[in-house]
Amino acid sequence: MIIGKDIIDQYNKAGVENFNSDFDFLQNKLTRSGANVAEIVNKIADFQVAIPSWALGAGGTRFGRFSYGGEPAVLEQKLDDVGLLHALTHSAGAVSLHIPWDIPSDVSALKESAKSHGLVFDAMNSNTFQDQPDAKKSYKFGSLNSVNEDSRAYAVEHNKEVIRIGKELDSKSLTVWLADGASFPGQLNFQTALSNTEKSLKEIYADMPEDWKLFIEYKPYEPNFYSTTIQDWGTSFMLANACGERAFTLVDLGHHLPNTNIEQIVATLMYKGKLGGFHFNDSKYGDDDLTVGSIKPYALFLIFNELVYGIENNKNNPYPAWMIDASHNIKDPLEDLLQSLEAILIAYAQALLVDQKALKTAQLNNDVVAAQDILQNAYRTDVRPLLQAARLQSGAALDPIATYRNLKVRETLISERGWAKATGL
Ligand code: PSV
Ligand code: MN
Repeated sequence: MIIGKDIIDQYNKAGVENFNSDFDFLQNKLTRSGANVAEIVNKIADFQVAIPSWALGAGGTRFGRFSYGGEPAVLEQKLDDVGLLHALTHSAGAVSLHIPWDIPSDVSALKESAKSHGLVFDAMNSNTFQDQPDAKKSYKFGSLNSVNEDSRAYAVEHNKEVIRIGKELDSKSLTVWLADGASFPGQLNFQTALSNTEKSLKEIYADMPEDWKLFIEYKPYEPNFYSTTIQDWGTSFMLANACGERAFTLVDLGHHLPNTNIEQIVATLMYKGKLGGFHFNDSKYGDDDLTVGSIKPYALFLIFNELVYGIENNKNNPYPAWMIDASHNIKDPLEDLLQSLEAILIAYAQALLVDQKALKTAQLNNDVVAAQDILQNAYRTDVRPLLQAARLQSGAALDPIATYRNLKVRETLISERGWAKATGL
């Protein structure tokens, strides 16, 4: 299924009058306070988030998975689904592949299809956290950290294969997330595990083309429950430094223990020019994979406030790679992703509204009350008309979920594809 711009324009007509009055009201209000509304709308329109190939089917928990009709059965269909999201929002202009779940069979056809949807291939993801049916070595007791030299070499080789596939697709980065760790004390020598991991990552780094970046993701626990070798940003940062200047830390919002101050981690990494990538999701307890902004929207705003500050003031940090890493098991996966995209852009737009000059003055004067007010004024602004303006100027839908439902996208996908299960977790 393809959604043409003419169809979107047609659906937009019904909402344009309400939009105009909401936008005028907000534009006047923001202009009075000194904001450059046109510039903010352009920034929102430019913001692109990668969709991972594994989020297009229904997610699951370790207690099971409930399939969703019309799931993409093959990679080409996954790209079509990202194309639908991009047509509706114009903010999902990239796809992030997970190897070996999504090995392209026909690279040039896939590139052609991506081009027709206006998509690029963002970071490639390797997978050494599962044994594949044809696996020659096992990752049961670790991969890049393994005491078993053959398993370690096998995992390094897999990452090199992912780089090779990524080069063909014009991707420019590799994300490594390791499940490696221990579920019981004594199982693993921490220092040996770390040293093996560093050695392996250096081998992978050395294999990357000059214009590629390596993103090292961290996670405190799961699937191992006693220790994870790359458990926190500090460990990732240390390994990135050991690899070299094109290696960076990747922050996944769900990979923190409850109440961790993620915005401060973001600021610290950006200060050192080492924040490379970002995985968006939301959670109440752990790596819950919930829709972005569904639980802690204020925390998301505070994180974006640091990101916006860092992007504008700290040129020594590269522009981060954005990706949604969420897929739960009860929502329509495409509607879930549309909600996530909306939440990301809302937080971004609110962060763009923060009066940085006034905030600096408040900080210099130790005016704590004013500083809080400045942040909360931005957070409490209903910025949705700005997002609509950005979508309207890019030819996307004023209301993506309503358009998706009106067009009966899921029903059409079910009739086209039936009930096959998507590849992935
Ligand atoms: C691990 O929890 C993770 O966040 C990594 O980014 C994986 O690649 C992804 O989720 C899918 O399992
Ligand atoms: Mn992740």
